[in-house]
Amino acid sequence: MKTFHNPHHHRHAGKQEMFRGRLVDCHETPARLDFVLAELQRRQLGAIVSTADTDALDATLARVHSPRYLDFLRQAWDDWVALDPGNADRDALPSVWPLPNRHGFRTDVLPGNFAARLGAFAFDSGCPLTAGTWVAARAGAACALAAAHAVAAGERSAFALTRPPGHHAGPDYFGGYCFLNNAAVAAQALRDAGRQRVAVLDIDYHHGNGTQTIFYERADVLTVSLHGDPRTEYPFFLGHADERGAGAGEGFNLNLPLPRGTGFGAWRRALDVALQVVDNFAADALVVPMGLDTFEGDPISGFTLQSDDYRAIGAALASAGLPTVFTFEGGYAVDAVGVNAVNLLEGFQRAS
Ligand code: SP5
Ligand code: ZN
Repeated sequence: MKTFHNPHHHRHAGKQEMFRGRLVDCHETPARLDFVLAELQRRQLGAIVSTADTDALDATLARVHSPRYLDFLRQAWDDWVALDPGNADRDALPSVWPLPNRHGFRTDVLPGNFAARLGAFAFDSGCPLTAGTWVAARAGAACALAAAHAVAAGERSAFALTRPPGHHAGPDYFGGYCFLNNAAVAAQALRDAGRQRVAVLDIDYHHGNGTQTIFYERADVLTVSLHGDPRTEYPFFLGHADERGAGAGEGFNLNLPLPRGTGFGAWRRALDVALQVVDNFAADALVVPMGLDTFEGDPISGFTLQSDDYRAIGAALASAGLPTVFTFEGGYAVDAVGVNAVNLLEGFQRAS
């Protein structure tokens, strides 16, 4: 399997995230990706290509994110520093929100004040925006695009090894450590390359709210997510079982929330349900937002999967028999994330 790796990922390195009234060190660190890369090199799964070619990217990005959100992100760091030169040493975290769709707060008129604009495009204060965020996120989306193009050109599978992750980023918002939705970019690129029906099967611990929302009213992209039940788990406000899609997309979204504490047996049965739904959809390509935060040792999550389980997951995903793009999402047990990621990819490759 070919890996497209983001050479600029380390330029996004947030310092701290807000958690229960205090700032704690960021869980989403550059070391995560470096561990996966080292393990991929050690086990020689296939060619590893550094990719930051953004030439063809804008057209695809514009199909998954709104123009004003992309303008905001491109300018965000300069605007942050313009607000106060002292901000150059601080990450940008939002502290005021418009409560969209509620109580009459408006987002059609964007405030000139950057701190307010930051809140208009964010849904949490755990996702610091830094000097290098735009460059890193853009190069990462380019990896997802390249992985999709490789698969569209006939590769059985490809891996977008990038961070910041993407599946929480929606049409016009960031949050959950995510800015550009890499999995949505891959799915859209597969559609643009002529695949008629693309399935997204999100196996991160957290609900893929961004991807769900981007494709919620579309029948050409099926979104399925296996995740911790939002009644107790982040992102809390989306990811319930009764969210089935809307309009033309009705019936083309499936959520399989599982209680905190779920082990591999129950998780694997939910994966079978997901795979059956993907099969019924008759997808001609698959995108897997691959979070490894389902691991027992994950510091912010609540499932109990073991390192060997990831091989079985890879094999099960291969059984769908579809050209497959993997995007690297969560997974915060840094010493294990490389082994777990490569176990999954190797399990897929051996079963293919
Ligand atoms: C891509 C992804 O996996 N995003 C997850 C975002 C989760 N954000 C909320 C994390 C809550 C962190 N808890 C801190 C515990 C401090 N000991
Ligand atoms: Zn996650």
